[in-house]
Amino acid sequence: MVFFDVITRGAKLKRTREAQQQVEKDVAGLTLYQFFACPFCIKTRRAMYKMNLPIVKRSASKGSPYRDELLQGGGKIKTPCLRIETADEVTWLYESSEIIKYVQQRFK
Ligand SMILES: N[C@@H](CCC(=O)N[C@@H](CS)C(=O)NCC(=O)O)C(=O)O
Repeated sequence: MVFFDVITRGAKLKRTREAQQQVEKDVAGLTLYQFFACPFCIKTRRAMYKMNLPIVKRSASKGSPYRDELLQGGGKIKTPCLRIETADEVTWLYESSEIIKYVQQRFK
């Protein structure tokens, strides 16, 4: 599935250099906790790839130091989960369709 995703993803969204630089600043507060081969994570990564959103990804697999971060912060080991940090708060957003909806609304 990962391989299929890689060969069928197509092109990334192209923005002007300035717009892409702004997006890169804006995604700095986002982190995707994920499992490499999880189909819901693949779907989420694919949407982020197509939207050209270079969001930091952290593995929540057993043995990864980020697994505990997800558990402590989000409350459960379930992926994908998007950690959203703003000036005021940190939110942990579960559910692939909610995450995709969030990034689509925020980065139209
Ligand atoms: N409805 C969820 C399903 C997510 C899901 O089931 N993820 C699996 C990995 S493929 C998981 O984290 N399982 C661990 C668990 O449920 O404890 C979504 O769309 O994000």
